[in-house]
Amino acid sequence: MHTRRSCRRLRPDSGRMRLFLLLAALCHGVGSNIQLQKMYGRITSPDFPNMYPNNKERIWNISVPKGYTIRIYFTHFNMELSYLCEYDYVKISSGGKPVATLCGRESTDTEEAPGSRTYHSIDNTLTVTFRSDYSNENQFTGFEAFYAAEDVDECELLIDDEPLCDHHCHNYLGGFYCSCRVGYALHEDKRTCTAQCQNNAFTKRAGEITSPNYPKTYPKLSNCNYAIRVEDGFMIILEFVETFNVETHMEAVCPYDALKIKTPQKEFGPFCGQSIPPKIETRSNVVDITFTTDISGDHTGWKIKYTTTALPCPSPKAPPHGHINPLQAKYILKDYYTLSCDTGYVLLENELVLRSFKAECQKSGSWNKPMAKCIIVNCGQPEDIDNGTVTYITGHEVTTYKAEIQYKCESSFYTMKASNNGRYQCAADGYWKNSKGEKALPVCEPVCGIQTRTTLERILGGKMAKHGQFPWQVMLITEEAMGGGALLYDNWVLTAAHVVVHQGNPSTLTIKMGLLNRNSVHYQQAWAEEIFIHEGYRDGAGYNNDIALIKLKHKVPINANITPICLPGKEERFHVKTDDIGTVAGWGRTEKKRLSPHLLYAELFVTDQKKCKDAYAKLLSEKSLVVTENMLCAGYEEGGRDSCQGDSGGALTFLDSLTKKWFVGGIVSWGLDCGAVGQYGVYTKVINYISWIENILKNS
Ligand SMILES: [Ca+2]
Ligand SMILES: [Ca+2]
Ligand SMILES: [Ca+2]
Repeated sequence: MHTRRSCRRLRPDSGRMRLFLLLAALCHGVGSNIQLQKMYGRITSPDFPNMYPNNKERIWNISVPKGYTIRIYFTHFNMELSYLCEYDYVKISSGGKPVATLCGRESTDTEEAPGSRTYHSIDNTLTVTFRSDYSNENQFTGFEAFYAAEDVDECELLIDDEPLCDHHCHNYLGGFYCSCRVGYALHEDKRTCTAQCQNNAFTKRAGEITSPNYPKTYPKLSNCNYAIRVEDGFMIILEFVETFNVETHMEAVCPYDALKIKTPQKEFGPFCGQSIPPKIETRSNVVDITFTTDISGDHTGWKIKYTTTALPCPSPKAPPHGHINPLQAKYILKDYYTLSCDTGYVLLENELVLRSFKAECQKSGSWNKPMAKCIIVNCGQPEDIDNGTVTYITGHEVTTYKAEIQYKCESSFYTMKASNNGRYQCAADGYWKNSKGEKALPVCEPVCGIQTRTTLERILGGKMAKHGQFPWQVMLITEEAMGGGALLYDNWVLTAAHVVVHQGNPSTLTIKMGLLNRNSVHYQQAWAEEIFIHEGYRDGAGYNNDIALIKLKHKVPINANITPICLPGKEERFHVKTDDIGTVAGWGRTEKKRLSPHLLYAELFVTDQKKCKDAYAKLLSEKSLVVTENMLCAGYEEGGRDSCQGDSGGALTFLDSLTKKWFVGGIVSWGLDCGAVGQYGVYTKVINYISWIENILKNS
């Protein structure tokens, strides 16, 4: 039986490791290390085939090139048997791990002997350790073993349940290599097949793009890109169809494999997972798709159908009071719309009022100009009128569309011309217009033919006029003489042609109004702008057409002392008849043969035309003076009252019984002896000249 000795009693425990190492060196002091690098060989226990010595340790470190493993088997084995091979043993280990511990001759329940078994290394190294203790119970001859390098068939191996090669595996002695199917390239890891999916270009207006190999598993370690390029003015729409399956992670955003879509303006994605991403309207004609994959996972990828459409512009929104035409669901390149405003509103763009507004959809999908506004029409401050005022009806200084204003004439001496009631409204075109839709401003014209004092009485000879009786009376002082005239409106004087025919320069004509005494300093002065002499008047050849108009430079103020005379109307009652009574006033010569310092007047009967003509025909047989149809006569058969020199140009006025207004029926023209029996004063018949007067008034 075994006698157990000190070395054995000093087996290590965890607390005495250093001591054990020291003792182990003492107990097994005889040992050696043998390095073996051949592809095959034979190793034996010391002294084989004789008994192996006690206290011996020998270690063989066998190594072969990578790509090989080492196979070893025993042709002889006879070692001392001990419990768990504690005394003598042969240990095989590889890659730092024990492969077998052998002792005895045949295997028991607790100890192993190699028998005919073959042992394999884990990697390309194998360590065999022989050890004997200090004694042997019997004679043991040890062992003889043979080893040989053996190729590793890497193509049979699985790493993490995956074959080493992505596509094809090729084994050879000492190594292996991988290859890929057509269209793939071997990754630099020499195992993975990556797709050849760079620089894919699509230029058609519609198409399909899929991940490589779709709908089968997409390749690993790939970096695919797809460029879609269509013409300007179009945008690309991407729609994912069929299935979508890209490796994803619960907590991170597409950390492994990712699909990204990019336009020059915007990025979409990354996309991964298994739900189909929504349709993408890229609003661009340039789209780049990239798909990157990592080294692991089996996923089927994606399929995109792309289409293109003209890039639409944003739907225009009409501003308040504005209308867009035509209204379309969609506006694309070259489509346009116009903006119009409600009646009473105008287009405003950049603070400028426009007649029209048109915007066009550009190929970039944006409008070429921003939307205009509709602002309410503003007619602006109403213009002032002469002798009138204007007031706001709608509100103080409200001048916008439909606002109303009211013009009124000042004082009772003026009245609004024509049938204008003075009410104006701001119209849609920006003008103030009256109820007839006319832009013309109302005109306040003087009321004509009103005597502010009516104390006429029948008189013999001249009677002194009072203020307000002949407010239309005008005094004219020409370069040669003095005459009379009558105010028409507030800027015209009606007179006889012969009074002003020699007045070459209108500006030297003295015009006075509102005075009774010829020498009074209280009067209204007026200046002539232009003198119109009837073109039918012949100086020195009778008095036919003895009528003239003087246009004043300025309007004269109308008041109780200065009021115009009315012109005769076209109605029958304005045709003066024999025995009608007319009134004439003037500063002319009196019975005393000198000019009157005071304005005198007289009432006269209109003379029968034939009687007057005959009377003058007898008197003037040798002269060229003829009473024409453009003249009327007035006076008294018995003489005494008449107009005379200096009265020329003054008005012979009649009262219109209907309107109670005075109108001018005649203009003092000529006669022979003032106030003589059987002679009459001759007057220009104004009613024959209404068209002539109106024509000049209208055109000047
Ligand atoms: Ca032994
Ligand atoms: Ca191999
Ligand atoms: Ca993956």
